Amino acid sequence: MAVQVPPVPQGKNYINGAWQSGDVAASITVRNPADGSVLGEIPNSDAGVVDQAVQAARQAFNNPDWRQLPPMARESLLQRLADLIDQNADELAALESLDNGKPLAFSSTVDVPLSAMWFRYFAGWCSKLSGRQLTPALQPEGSHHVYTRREPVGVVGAIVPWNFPLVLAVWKLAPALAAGCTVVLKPAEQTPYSALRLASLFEEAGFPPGVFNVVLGDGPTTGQAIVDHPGISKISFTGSTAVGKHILHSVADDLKRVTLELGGKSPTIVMPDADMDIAVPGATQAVFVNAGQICFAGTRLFAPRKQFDQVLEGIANVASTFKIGAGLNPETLLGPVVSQKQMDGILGKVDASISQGASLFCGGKRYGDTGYFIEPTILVTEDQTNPAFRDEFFGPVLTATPYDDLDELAAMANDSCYGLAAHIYTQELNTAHLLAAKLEAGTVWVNTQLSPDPNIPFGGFKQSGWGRENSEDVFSHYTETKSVVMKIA
Ligand code: TXE
Repeated sequence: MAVQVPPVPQGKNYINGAWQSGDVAASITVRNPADGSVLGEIPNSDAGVVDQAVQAARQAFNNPDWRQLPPMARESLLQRLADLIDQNADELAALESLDNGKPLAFSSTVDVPLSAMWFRYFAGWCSKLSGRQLTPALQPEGSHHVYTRREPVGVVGAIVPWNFPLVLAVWKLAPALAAGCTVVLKPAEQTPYSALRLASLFEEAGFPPGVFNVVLGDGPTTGQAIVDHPGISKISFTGSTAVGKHILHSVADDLKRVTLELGGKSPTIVMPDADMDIAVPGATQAVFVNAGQICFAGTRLFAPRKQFDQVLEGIANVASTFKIGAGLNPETLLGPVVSQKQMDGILGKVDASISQGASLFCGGKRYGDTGYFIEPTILVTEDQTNPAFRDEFFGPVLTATPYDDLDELAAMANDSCYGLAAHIYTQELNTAHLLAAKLEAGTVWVNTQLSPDPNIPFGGFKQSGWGRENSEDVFSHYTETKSVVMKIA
């Protein structure tokens, strides 16, 4: 039995602490991916609306109520926000499942609790972020007092995708606010509702107006206006590699700070000695959770040729136990992909891979004829030029490749323009460490999968991005370091 549908927030921008419908002529229809029905309309905000939001954020950045707030007071605000997320967890989880389609079993145990935890973790950093006292190398001992200050970078433009609408927004908001920045957030046009509910929680928590703003719209109109606005100091983007590259070109003229968290085609490597009771369910989860719409999903499987069929059959069996259905049905474990466009794109890539020589082990089709569901799919190829091996599908599709020679493994796994993550299943300590060192990936998980942590840096090698999110490392992107050099008379 599906849970009750929560009230859908009105499609209004949240600017300077007020809800605005604006004069925007164009609007975007938001749909429920489980059945294609219309959930609401949101404005496609233009450069004028973005300018209002950026000006509000700039004023808030310079407002002593925010700028001079003692770090422990900023910490309290973030803690209060985390408490409010917990208090409204059921509603937030249902909203997340409604427009994204993800199973409630997932949004209520992962997306929403992790969002609260991320705010709590970064709340603690407010009072820990400090500069350093330094000794100059070229001056007589004791003649100068030198220290660094870590100052907030300014107004952050946060642009996020639809696969983890709340979590990925919070990954940017929490450190940016902890550092003392202010934020203009653009959620993905497909999934605006949890960000709007979050805005009302910011209001309830008592943040000064303008510290957090939400502007709704699509990428080319609203996103681009944020990227181009001279009042934005830093762009923090998660999304496709193509748009990430485009953003880099756009900010070249004014050299805005940029972090990019982009696509992936991450390997899952099953070693001959792996404990199959861990490797098989792990590899299944790594690719099919969230309908495969995870940038660090383990989408390329490498298994020893002798154990190849056993591993594939095991994965297909585990996947077949995932109940497919609407996200709001509490029993669902595999929801729809986010949109008709994504579904058509994924199935098109499956067909192209097969026509270029990949074989289909299971799945490969739309599931049902309502909503945007795709069967868990496994393709097999040894051709490293096949689209199944090279392209990010961003759906429930695993590409499996057998191997004979352990020495060829790292090179095969690294044969990708991406380098976000990798998974290794082995019981051999040496193998794990040696292989982890060889893999070109921002995170290597060994005998576990899909477990990001606020205290562990996350980001990509190669075309998977620029910079790292999470942990203390992230503050290098939200602060500027200022050196103060004083001669002692
Ligand atoms: O991404 P876009 P799409 C990958 C995945 C997926 C593909 C396409 O392979 O199949 O990208 O998804 C905003 N200036 N990922 O088209 O367009 C857009 O409005 C500023 C991987 O949805 O990159 C949205 O808010 N912003 C990924 C966000 O960028 C722009 C998650 C992401 O949308 C813009 C999502 C512009 N010119 C997709 N154009 C991951 N790394 O997790 C678009 N946007």
